[in-house]
Amino acid sequence: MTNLRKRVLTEKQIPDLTDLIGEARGTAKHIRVGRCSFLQSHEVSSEFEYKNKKVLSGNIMRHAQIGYRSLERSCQAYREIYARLHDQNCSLDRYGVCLDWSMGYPPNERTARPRGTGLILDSSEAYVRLTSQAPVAPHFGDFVMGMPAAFDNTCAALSAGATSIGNLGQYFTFRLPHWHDDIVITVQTVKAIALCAAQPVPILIHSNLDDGFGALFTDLACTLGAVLLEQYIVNDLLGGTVSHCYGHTYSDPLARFAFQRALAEVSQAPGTMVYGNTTLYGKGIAPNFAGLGSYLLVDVLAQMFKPSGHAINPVPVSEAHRIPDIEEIVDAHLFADRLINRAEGFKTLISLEKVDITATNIIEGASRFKDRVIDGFSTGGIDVQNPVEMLLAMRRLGARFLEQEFGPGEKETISPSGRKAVFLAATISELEQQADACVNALSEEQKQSLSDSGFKICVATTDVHEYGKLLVESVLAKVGISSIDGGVCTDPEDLVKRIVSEKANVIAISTYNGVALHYLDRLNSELDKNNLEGTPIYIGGKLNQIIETDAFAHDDLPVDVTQQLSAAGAIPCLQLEDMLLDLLTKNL
Ligand code: B12
Repeated sequence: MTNLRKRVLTEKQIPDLTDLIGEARGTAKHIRVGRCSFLQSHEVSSEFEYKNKKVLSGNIMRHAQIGYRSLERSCQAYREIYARLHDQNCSLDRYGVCLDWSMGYPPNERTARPRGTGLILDSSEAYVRLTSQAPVAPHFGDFVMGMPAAFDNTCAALSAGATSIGNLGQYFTFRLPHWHDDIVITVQTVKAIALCAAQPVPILIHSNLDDGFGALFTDLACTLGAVLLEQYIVNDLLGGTVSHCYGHTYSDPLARFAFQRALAEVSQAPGTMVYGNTTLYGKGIAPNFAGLGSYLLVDVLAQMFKPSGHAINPVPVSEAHRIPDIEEIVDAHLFADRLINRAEGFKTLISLEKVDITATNIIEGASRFKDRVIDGFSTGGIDVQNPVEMLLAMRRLGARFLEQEFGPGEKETISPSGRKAVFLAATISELEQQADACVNALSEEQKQSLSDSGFKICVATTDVHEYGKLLVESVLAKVGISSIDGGVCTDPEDLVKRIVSEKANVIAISTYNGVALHYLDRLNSELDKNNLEGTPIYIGGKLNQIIETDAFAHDDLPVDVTQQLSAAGAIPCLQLEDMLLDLLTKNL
């Protein structure tokens, strides 16, 4: 592909790498890893050192994800979860701190920007206060790297004693509302990585593959290929230490086990954590215990057979309902502690032969993918020695193009990616099965009526959660209704421009980040401006929001806003069938 550069790097000037690294190294003279309760009580200089010690001692590390809107409540959680587990001889090694997405904006812009459901730290002192609460490693794994505020937030996190900072995965897929400048994001991220590389101790640059292209590739070999590409960019080109996480979408035990062994084989540093298989969780709490037990057992056994430094992450069974509270997090960890104890006896039952054949295939495919991307970029005129150009080109081309163009599998038109997968990722195939089940539930008459309906539906998401949209698009295609791709993380004004240009007559929104009502209000005013009031709006996903009564109110948990959405003229859908049945009652 000769003119790749013309296609993705249209800027006359790309920021100079030497200047960026120079600035970062200058800052590293006064921004150093600060002391915190974890580093002091474990007498280590970094989590890297701590993890290697734990691996040698055969301990399985544990990770808990926390982050409520209020600092008070988050400090209480940081303190109390550790204390309550400690009282029951249950260890806890690290906290993933869920910062709010508004923390991704430059500090002086945050109050005026839309907010999600996470923690807001409005000073460096607030970071220090949080990490002083208990001897548990602070992992700032969201809304730091890959954001306009990457450099600022990294400075604050390092100063508060954090030696694991992320999330490079978010650089490739996350879009903050109303922020379109990816040059600034790339510059701040490269500087942040260089600042970490200039520290006297190794800083784990965390990358959650499920937050990145990993959640969208249909082939796990491409996901591991993304690991190799990120190692090349962070370690080889910027002298940093990248560390990978995976897990949200790995429901198939063989895939989950084999991926750990493949990742352990190619990794150059201990992993951060294996995230819980959250897509397994449904509305029923009791069945979710089976989900928790089944994925954790794989993760524990995988660490027993081939320690990779990853902490396991028991996700509370209420995850699909809301943001779990302290009690539920403690229970999940007590569950995990007992399971670790029980797992030993399973080792003799496990044969690794099939797992290792799968892992070897994934590694071979991953190397092919990495080599093809770098060769293709180089032939296409992209400077593959320049991390700024590598990152920008990958982000702008996107997962679908990279897999279609450089995927390791043979070309195969029937496959969703146009290539035969070395190992098919479960999520995409599960969505296809879900779509088939939904369509097969319709009568022939209903299918005919939908296909003759003349609906032209523009489908979009408010945030990075794309599966709902993929499912809607797949079902519409199967019933013969034409759909317009309204994009992911699409701002209302951009969505309405697309609706106007493509003459769509129905809108379908998938939303998950607790912004449903806020988004609908802005969409309605854009539609009014374009005389499109009355266009049917179907909205599904997680229909909730934190209701902020005044500027600094800290109402912690989002509430259901289905009624308010109906009152504002939308058609809330708890499931996809709701939209199909409602469309059947409509005549254009
Ligand atoms: C997978 C997932 C992710 C993946 C998404 C991968 C991808 N590329 O899509 C990743 C890892 C990237 C992710 C990231 C985050 N996530 Co998330 N994620 C989930 C998870 C586990 C599943 C959601 C999903 O896609 N399900 C698959 C869909 C197909 O199933 P479904 O929801 O049941 O859909 C049905 C209906 O809703 C309906 N439907 C869905 N959309 C639509 C649209 C229309 C028009 C219609 C008619 C119907 C319809 O159709 C389906 C079948 O009937 C949920 C928890 C859960 N189990 O729900 C958390 C969850 C949604 N995430 C959450 C959060 C907070 C985040 C993060 C902010 C975390 C962070 N701090 O980084 C980030 C997002 C950051 C950003 N910038 O946007 C929270 C939301 C909190 C809330 N609103 O209450 C949840 C609930 C987890 C939790 N309990 O905290 N996430």
